[in-house]
Amino acid sequence: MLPLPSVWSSSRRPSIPWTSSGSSVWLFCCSSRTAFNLETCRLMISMLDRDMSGTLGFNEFKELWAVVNGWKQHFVSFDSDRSGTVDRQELEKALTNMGFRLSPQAVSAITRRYSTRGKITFDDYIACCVKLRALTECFRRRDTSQQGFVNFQYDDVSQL
Ligand SMILES: [Ca+2]
Repeated sequence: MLPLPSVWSSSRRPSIPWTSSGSSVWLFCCSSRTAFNLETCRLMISMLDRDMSGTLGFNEFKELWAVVNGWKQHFVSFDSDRSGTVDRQELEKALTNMGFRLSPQAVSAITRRYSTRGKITFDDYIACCVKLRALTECFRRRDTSQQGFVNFQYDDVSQL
């Protein structure tokens, strides 16, 4: 795992405004040495903005850092043909390994959504993981009896 960037020393704890297209993207991309598109950055930051402040504080950033580094290692380990991308079969194994129980139809639909000609880049893989994690957490919060069924109101869905 990459060390935290020096700008995030304990004495200096800036917050990253996730609505800003400039600073958050630049800092995170430089820090992780990975290029993410703006939408992926927004997804990542909104996932960890636990206090709904619209910014990432130090602890939220540390959590984001750990999650993304874990997914990066995961991406590399499931890219079995070392193509630098994940195809449908590789994605299915990765999602199963992460504990997602999805039908073959759902995996195919996700692959179509996040891939270019069947190949999912790391950037899109992260976007896919963030979205699935957010949906799963939202579902679990409402599925209090763990029956696999929940009721959503339109306002709940619009926040995802
Ligand atoms: Ca691959």
